[in-house]
Amino acid sequence: MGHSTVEWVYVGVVVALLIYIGASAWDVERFLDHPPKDAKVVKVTGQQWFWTFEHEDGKKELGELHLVKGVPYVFEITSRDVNHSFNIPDLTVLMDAVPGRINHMWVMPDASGEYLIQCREYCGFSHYQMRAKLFVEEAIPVSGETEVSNIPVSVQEAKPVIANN
Ligand SMILES: [Cu+2]
Repeated sequence: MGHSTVEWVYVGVVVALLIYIGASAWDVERFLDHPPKDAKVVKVTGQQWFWTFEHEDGKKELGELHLVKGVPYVFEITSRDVNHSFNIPDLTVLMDAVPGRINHMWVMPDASGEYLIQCREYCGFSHYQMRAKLFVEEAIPVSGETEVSNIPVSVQEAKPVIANN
């Protein structure tokens, strides 16, 4: 092989690699931008210096967020005062919480447990205390066609919910 042949092979390999990396990145972007249609919406509001959460059914939580494993959720993230940043390190969630604006991010927790939620944007004196806990719970095993949303009321009430609508 002459010099020019080797160079063209090299160029071809590099171009192929770049195309592969670009396509993979594009695929990931597309995946992240399109939550599953059955995703449940959770409104996330940051303010100095705590997080509040509101579920689709109007249930509100303060400083704690309870989600069910294996269920996709869309977070609608905003702020009531200054810029914050909604961060769940273990779930790779990081999104600005900006007043007057709703930012979206979706997750599907795949392991039950307790996780840290924190603010990752310096937002004033008690920024360091702006934390909350995420509890990912196992879907309650039910027989037949019953969905997770049809959990008996007594079980729902057992969760430490701060306020109801
Ligand atoms: Cu903050």
